[in-house]
Amino acid sequence: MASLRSASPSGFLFLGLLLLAVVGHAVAQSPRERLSLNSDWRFSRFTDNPDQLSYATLKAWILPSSNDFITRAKYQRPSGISPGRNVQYVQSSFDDSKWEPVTLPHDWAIKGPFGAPGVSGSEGKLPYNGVGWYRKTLKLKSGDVSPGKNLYLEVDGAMSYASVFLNGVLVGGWPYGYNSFRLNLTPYAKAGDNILAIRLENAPNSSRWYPGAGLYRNVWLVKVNSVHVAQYGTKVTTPSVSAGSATVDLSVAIENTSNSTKRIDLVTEIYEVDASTGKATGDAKAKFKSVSVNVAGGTKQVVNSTTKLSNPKLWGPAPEQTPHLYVALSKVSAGGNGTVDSVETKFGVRTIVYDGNKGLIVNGAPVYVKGVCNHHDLGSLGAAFNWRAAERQLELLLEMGTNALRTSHNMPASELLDLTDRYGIIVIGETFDTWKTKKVDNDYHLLWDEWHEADMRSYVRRERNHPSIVAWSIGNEMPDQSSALGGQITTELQNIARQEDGTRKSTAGLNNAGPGTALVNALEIIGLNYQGEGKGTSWNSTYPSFHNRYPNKMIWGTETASTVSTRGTYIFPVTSAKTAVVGPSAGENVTTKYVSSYELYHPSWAASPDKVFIQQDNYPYVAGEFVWTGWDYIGEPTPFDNASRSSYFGIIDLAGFKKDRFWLYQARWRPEIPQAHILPHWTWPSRVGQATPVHVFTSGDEAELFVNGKSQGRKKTEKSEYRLRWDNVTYSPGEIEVVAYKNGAKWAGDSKKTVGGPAKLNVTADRTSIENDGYDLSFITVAVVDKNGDTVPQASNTISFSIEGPGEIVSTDNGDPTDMTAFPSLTRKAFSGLALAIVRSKPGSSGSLTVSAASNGLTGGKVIVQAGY
Ligand SMILES: *[C@@H]1O[C@H](CO)[C@@H](O)[C@H](O)[C@H]1NC(C)=O
Ligand SMILES: *[C@@H]1O[C@H](CO)[C@@H](O)[C@H](O)[C@H]1NC(C)=O
Ligand SMILES: *[C@@H]1O[C@H](CO)[C@@H](O)[C@H](O)[C@H]1NC(C)=O
Ligand SMILES: *[C@@H]1O[C@H](CO)[C@@H](O)[C@H](O)[C@H]1NC(C)=O
Ligand SMILES: *[C@@H]1O[C@H](CO)[C@@H](O)[C@H](O)[C@H]1NC(C)=O
Ligand SMILES: *[C@@H]1O[C@H](CO)[C@@H](O)[C@H](O)[C@H]1NC(C)=O
Ligand SMILES: *[C@@H]1O[C@H](CO)[C@@H](O)[C@H](O)[C@H]1NC(C)=O
Ligand SMILES: *[C@@H]1O[C@H](CO)[C@@H](O)[C@H](O)[C@H]1NC(C)=O
Ligand SMILES: *[C@@H]1O[C@H](CO)[C@@H](O)[C@H](O)[C@H]1NC(C)=O
Ligand SMILES: CC(=O)N[C@H]1CO[C@H](CO)[C@@H](O)[C@@H]1O
Repeated sequence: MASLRSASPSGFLFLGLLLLAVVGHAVAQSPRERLSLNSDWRFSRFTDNPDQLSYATLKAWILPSSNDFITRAKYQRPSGISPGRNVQYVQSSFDDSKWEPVTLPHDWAIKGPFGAPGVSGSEGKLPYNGVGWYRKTLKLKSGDVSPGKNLYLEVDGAMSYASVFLNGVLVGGWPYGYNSFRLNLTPYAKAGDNILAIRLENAPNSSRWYPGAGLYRNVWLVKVNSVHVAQYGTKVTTPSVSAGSATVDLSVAIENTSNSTKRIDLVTEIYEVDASTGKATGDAKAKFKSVSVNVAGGTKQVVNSTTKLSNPKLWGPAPEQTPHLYVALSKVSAGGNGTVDSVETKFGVRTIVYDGNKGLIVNGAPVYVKGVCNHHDLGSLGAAFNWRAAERQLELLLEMGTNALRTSHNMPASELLDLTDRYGIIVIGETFDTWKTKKVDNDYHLLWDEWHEADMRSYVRRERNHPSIVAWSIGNEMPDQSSALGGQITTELQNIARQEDGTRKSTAGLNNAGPGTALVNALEIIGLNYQGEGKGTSWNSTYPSFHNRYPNKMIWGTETASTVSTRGTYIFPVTSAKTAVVGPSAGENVTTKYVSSYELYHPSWAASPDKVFIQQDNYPYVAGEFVWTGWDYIGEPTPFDNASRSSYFGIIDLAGFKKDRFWLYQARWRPEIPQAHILPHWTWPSRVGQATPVHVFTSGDEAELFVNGKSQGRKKTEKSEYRLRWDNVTYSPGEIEVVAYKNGAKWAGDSKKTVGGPAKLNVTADRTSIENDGYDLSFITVAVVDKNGDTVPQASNTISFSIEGPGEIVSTDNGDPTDMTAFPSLTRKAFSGLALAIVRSKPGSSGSLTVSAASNGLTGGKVIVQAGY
């Protein structure tokens, strides 16, 4: 971990901002510019439709935005004046000074308050619905709008139904909020001030979880010559790889939007990427044969070349393998006019085999998939993408031993895939939660017919060079999964992936399709949600029936477990079973709306981690699993559906604090780490004399438990046991201690003791030095401790946060799924002894940030974070 962390995160952020531009080598003078448009927006949200516009009335102008991604007849932009021109918000004369000033990425709903009318707990109770308008003045130089120049707007994600207006003209848009899109501003731009206005609309009942709202990812302005590399125009593949050499194939789509034929030359060199800076380093390692071609005006031409890379350094998943990256730097020159465009394409050299018996094989070595599913939100920061918050999610997952991520149930921010490339985490890139048949009234099924080809195709084209993606997922638990239609759609979507990529197979998360369905017959990798381990208390696995019918298709558990729990909460009595359906008399506290953290309880379709492990081991041909979920997320608070704000499924809570389950997974996934974890806590004044089960998660194979020094016996983990349990321990204050053994030798230990009352606040920062770019973050944890410095496990003291210096507290949280205090609040109750504050610096300001925490009757604490070093 240390070496991974040593790199500056914002070095990577910086690179992300430049993305297709400069990497020091050769392309410094690239005529391509990609400028962040994140600053200086004005925003307003309306709960009633303020403009009488709707997707239905704008659609004819928006559909042509998908033309590059459809193979059927292209849409023609309707002639005449586009709709919306009379709406005041698109006009330069409109005074937006009363609107909220915002910086992107921006999630308009995350500040709350909770309890938004018409928004269910399932959607997170936050005001994501309604119409939102964003406005920005775009200043352009006369050189930007001259013939021979093109201007593109790139929106990495807008939730949802985006309609983009420039100087009153409806340019286009994109309805699916999780996808990225690019619009050509060239015909509508002028020198001087241009008014860019973006309308978004989120219907109620459009999601099964918290979708976020607004321009929640980065937005860019791209300036290029009329001859340029097309959007997502490069493709690098490595069709044959050996220790001595790799064949690298390159394909570059070049667009000529001018009126005349251009003779272009394409020159591409390959460099290694430095793992800590993310930048090209050293001399060119290989050079593609340069290609010359005529590109007629108004056409797009694909240019191919190939080269050999000697002694390639392979990209492979950590920790067994190393995620080496290369970058291809391509320069396009036209006639005698020098470089007209240059782009960089990061890629990895690796091979993948999907084996029906051995599972996933990367670079010749089997890789057991130790995966999690995550939704896209970043806890109290909401859906607004933040590089450091996403990196922190991955850091904790890596610490647990995760090597795989399923981006459920939609395309993530592209930068997340830069992170998974860099950290060596393999990814299932998912696209849809519904196909043609709905799950909720206003979900993607409304867009299916007109948009699914463009959404699938543009996503695969956009991300096909990321070595971390090992499979595309064409859908999750689609209501169409068992019908004949399901088979047709599978064939269609897989064909799109083959056309745009062709190096990876496709999968889907199937919760009820059986082996006999048309879908499974067509699907390249069988992905099973829950049915593989047997749903609920049933131990009947469907893995054998799929494997027997399709012995050569790889199978993995695309969604497993769905264990629910609330951090630090233990509810008695505790089931003696290995897996138990949660309910009012099983793991739930119906008053507090918490679920017991013995990590045995789950909804009727799901399973405990232990049960999933047993079934995975029973069927060793299964390639591994993706646990639902790595982190808690906003919305879907099963089993307390409309009462709570956030999920109970996470192994890590919404604030980033580990639940007990973390160590259960770590013991299995990183067995080489000597580790023992004991639960519950041992401060139970009301339980004296009562049976209080003690469970131990350990990477050892044997352990002895002591209660106040007295042995409770030594136990071995038998086959099909993933925890050691002493269910008849009688509680008395003092200390419980476990000593774990492996192969008979002492291996690890842990203890819990009875603590005193809250005395002070212990404040720590995950990083005491951050960049002053306005994006980098420090995550500050406050522990309520007793006079000896031990965390008080049930403390719920109210904590007030404050900050001095050039920075701000963006949000606070505690991981309590029932806490309806708005996320920006500087006052927050501790939950199970802990609270979190997220801090960032003012952009461009350097100095010390002093973050203080205070609470009535307790000694306060503080921590100093340096911004701008
Ligand atoms: C869920 O809660 C929201 C407010 O938070 C409310 O508007 C909605 O009616 C509730 N739904 C149900 C089914 O109780
Ligand atoms: C959302 O769906 C629920 C259940 O179908 C319905 O009761 C509710 O009225 C819907 N809300 C809105 C705002 O349409
Ligand atoms: C160029 O590469 C693309 C993408 O790999 C491929 O589809 C196409 O067939 C290639 N064209 C030629 C002429 O080889
Ligand atoms: C192409 O030609 C048309 C009409 O002849 C002209 O209006 C337009 O500016 C030209 N475009 C470029 C990029 O030169
Ligand atoms: C080179 O630049 C000249 C002048 O700007 C232009 O007329 C010509 O079309 C350019 N040639 C190419 C091949 O781009
Ligand atoms: C498990 O499978 C057996 C044999 O097919 C069947 O009899 C039994 O009902 C199944 N149990 C459950 C809970 O589905
Ligand atoms: C549920 O929580 C309440 C409030 O903390 C507590 O009084 C009650 O004993 C709890 N019930 C169970 C079953 O743990
Ligand atoms: C725990 O105690 C119960 C009742 O006292 C007894 O039935 C059970 O066998 C005991 N379990 C163990 C593992 O000692
Ligand atoms: C208290 O803070 C110190 C560092 O400031 C840290 O090492 C320690 O683990 C913290 N204790 C608790 C209980 O959080
Ligand atoms: C202005 C112009 O003619 N642009 C065209 C350039 O070529 C691409 C690819 O064929 C077309 O999509 C553009 O319309």
